[in-house]
Order: sequence, then C-alpha cells, then structure tokens
Amino acid sequence: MNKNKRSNSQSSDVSMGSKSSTEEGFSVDSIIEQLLSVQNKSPGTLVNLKLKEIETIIDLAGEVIMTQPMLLEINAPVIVGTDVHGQYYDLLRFFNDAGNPPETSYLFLGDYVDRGKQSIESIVLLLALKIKYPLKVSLLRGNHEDQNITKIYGFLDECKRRYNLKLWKQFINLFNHFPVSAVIGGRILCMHGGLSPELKNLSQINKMVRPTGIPESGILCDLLWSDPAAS
Ligand SMILES: [Mn+2]
Repeated sequence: MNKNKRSNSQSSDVSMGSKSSTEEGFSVDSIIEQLLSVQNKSPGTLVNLKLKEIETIIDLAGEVIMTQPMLLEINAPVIVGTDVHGQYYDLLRFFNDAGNPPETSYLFLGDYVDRGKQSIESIVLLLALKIKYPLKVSLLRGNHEDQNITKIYGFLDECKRRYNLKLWKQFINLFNHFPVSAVIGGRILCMHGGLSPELKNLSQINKMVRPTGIPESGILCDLLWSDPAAS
C-alpha cells in the first residue's frame, strides 16, 4: 500500500479508548507501517510485532466491531475478497493491485487464518485497517475464525510458536464477536458459506447474541459452512 495515499485520508472517528493513549508509543499507523514495510522483501519474511501491539489491536478492533451490527450494510462500490488463509504476501499484492483503503472499500468474507504461514500478519493488518477505516474495511467471520478449527489448521500453532497461547485465546474471543453477513447496496447478500433453510428474514441475523462460538447446526452454522449443493 502506498504510504502517501494513506496519510491523506481521514482517520476513523471511532474513539480509540484509553488503551491507545496510555500505551506509550502505540499508534495504529505505526502498526500498519511496520506491516507494510516488508512489501518489497522476499515473500515469507516475518513482521515480528510486539505482543503488546497485537493485543492492543485486538482490543481496539473489538471496540469498533461492537459498534457495528451482525449484518453489515455496505455501500457499493466495494471490492470483495475472501480466504486469505495466512497468505500475507498475496494479501499485500491484492491491495497493491486493487487499490488502497480508504479510496477503495473492501469487504472480506472470512478465513483470514489457518493453512498459510502468516496468519498473524494477515489478520493484524486487516484489523488495523478496520480500526483506521471502520466504514471502508469490513471483515466477516469465516468458518476458520473458530476455536476448534484453528486448533487443527495452523493458527493455534502459529500463535503458540511465535507468541503464546493467551494471544490465540484473545483472537478467538475477538472472532466470537465478528459480524457474519453483509448486504451490499441493499441488494447483494454476502456471507462466508451460504444460505440457511432456517433463515426467513434478515432481521434474524441481527438478533444473534455476541460473543458466540460457531454451533454445529442452525443459521449461524449454515451461514459459515454451507456449500452449494447439486440438489
Ligand atoms: Mn476457506
């Protein structure tokens, strides 16, 4: 992402809370800057943020996410992306190709973590952008933003290897607050998985109580897990 473009843009008007002002030297901009500083390095180069920096991003992102509903209403035009799955350098290339927020709006449909090698950089960059541009960057929950799935597919291991178990728990708690669906321009319904036979009215989505795990059946499960079926 181009630094100059970013600096022209207005910051979010969401309160950063006490944490950002009490953490000495902390700023969302500096996190974004660190994360983008590897753009021209060879793919796979890690960005080793401080534990405290990541924890603060998680806290601030949680505050922003809870000011918004479970069913987001998003203006068009917006670029829709999905399944970053820890492929951090592909995410950077995606922003380079498609344009930088806030000039370009983004909706991601989930599965930020697991499978790839840099889930932490991927989710922290997206969360930092969400904090900075709350109306221009939208992040839905995927079926991998889940306690049980991340134990199997790599995100828990990455958190433990690079930081600690507690950080993983903090991410899971944040994911349990993520919105699960969005409507673009009042017309296009989006979710990670698919529709649910139990979904009769979109107001059912906003009635879901957070925090929540992903249950084994029901609307939330279907929104995150359903695949198209032939019959
Ligand atoms: Mn996936």
